[in-house]
Amino acid sequence: MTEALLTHPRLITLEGGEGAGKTSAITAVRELLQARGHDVALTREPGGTPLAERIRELLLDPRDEALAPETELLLMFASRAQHVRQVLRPALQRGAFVVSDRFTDSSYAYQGHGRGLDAEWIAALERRAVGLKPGLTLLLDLDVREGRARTAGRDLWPDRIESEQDDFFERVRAGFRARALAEPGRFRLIDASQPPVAVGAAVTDALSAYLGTLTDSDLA
Ligand code: Z5A
Repeated sequence: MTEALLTHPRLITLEGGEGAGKTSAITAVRELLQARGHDVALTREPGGTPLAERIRELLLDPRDEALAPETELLLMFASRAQHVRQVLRPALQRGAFVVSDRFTDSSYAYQGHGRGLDAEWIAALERRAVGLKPGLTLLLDLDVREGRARTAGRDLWPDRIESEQDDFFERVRAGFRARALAEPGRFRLIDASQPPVAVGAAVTDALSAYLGTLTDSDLA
């Protein structure tokens, strides 16, 4: 079991609140990487493998009893441990870029800042069960009400996390912003309130600048 936390330059993550526009941002990231000739693996959390997708259902299905915050955190990391071993590490080892719709920063923001769980505990799980940090994290930052308005009426019923109140999502947003402030070398903050074309351009600019910093050994 590893205790080390390795930052991998070819691991790129997208983070943000509900309705922030991660889906189109991921398309922009994939298109730019492929246009530069890179192999790209797209994935998401919670989920990304058949077993991890089943854990996702447990996490989001609102029909069972309420999940204890601790259960929620541990299931997020159970899904992530599986995902890292089955998908992320093999793809990185073959030289691909891995682009993940959410990763460990979501656990700090939602289970840490949102649910009030101890960041030290999350950090210990990150070191022991994950061992990987992204080289680049694009944080799509958006007013909570605007994000919720974008997704209103999309689903038949809100999932377990979507059912939370605005104050929960305000804490999550503050948590993401605090993490971006603490790690300016890894995070790029994108203003997600702009029209989709402008968000796409901001994502592409940030990614291009990041790729320009990578060395041949980062890409090997
Ligand atoms: N979670 C957690 O708690 N802890 C963890 O460790 C992890 C996750 C990994 C499921 O994730 C939940 O798991 C999530 C966090 C929690 N819960 N929440 N909230 P998810 O990624 O599946 O759920 P999501 O992030 O909420 O998905 P989303 O609401 O679909 O967000 P999005 O992917 O960023 O949005 P989108 O699908 O790209 O866009 C939503 C709508 O907005 C769509 O109609 C677009 O056309 C529209 N849109 C997008 N961009 C724009 C702009 N720029 N202007 C106007 N309209 C736009």
